[in-house]
Amino acid sequence: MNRNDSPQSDSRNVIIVGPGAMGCLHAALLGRMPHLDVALLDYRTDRAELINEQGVIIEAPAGTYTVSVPCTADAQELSTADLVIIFTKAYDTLAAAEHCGPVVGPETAVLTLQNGLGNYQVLQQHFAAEQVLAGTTASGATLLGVGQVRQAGISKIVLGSPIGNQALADSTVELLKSADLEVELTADVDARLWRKVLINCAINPLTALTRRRNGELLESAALRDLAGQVAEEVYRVGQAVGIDWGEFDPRREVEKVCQATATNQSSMLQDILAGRRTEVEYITGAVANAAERHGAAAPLCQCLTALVEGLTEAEGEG
Ligand code: KPL
Repeated sequence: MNRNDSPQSDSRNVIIVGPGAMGCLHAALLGRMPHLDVALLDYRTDRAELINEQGVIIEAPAGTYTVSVPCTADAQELSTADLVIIFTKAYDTLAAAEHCGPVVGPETAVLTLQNGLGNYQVLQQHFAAEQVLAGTTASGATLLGVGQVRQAGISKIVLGSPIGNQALADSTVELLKSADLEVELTADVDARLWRKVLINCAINPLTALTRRRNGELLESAALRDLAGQVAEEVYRVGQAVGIDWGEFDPRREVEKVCQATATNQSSMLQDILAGRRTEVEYITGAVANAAERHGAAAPLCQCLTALVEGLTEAEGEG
């Protein structure tokens, strides 16, 4: 279990917190590299034991493969990490930070690739701000069972340091690239997180409410237009917040992601179908809050947040 049991002098320790769809997918992608020592950290002992025994099973378009990844619910069993990647749901970020404390040393990079706004700020309050990195990935993954994931498509990871710790961001990009992942460094993390949240605001609630796959949003003229209107609203709120959107056409970008992930069930639809709490509070909810703080209007985000929360309550979660 302890990665010191099979030391490789130049191996790097990567700990992934949260064995959901994205956590398991990245544990497998990184864990198949011999020069990386990868472990998963869960908070549930029973689930950790199962993953530890069976490994992470990935149903990829080219075939199914299993990667043996140590998984534990006790961070004390693991040694200090070079890189911790937080992949829990946004509402669990603080709990994840507390849980992985024992593996975070002064040199550890703590990277959030979660959905939603506000995650890196929670991590910055818990760890030194210099060691916190944030980024996005639009890879598609569906959790089929404990430690079992259907991989839809692997997309680029974009990451950076919110406070400009270039050296740490550079070395983390290199580490991830060494696992054959496509990784881009950004100097403007907030702009990237807003681009991602714009996509999630436009796709996730609408797919969850209508129980459609991402690509099906484009098949209905009304839903396609509504997704576009939501995207434009988030764009305007971002402008009020001071986000530099650069060359970014909100409607076109949403349609591009719907096409690229057409057969995917969005994470919010997966949550609704599994009876889990959704991240809506950190997606449209966070944009509506930002709008309020900056004197902008976000009636669609407000409405979608209320509808998804109502749906979650009706389905018996809260
Ligand atoms: O990030 C996603 C999600 O489902 O949360 C998208 C990009 C919409 C892919 O499904």
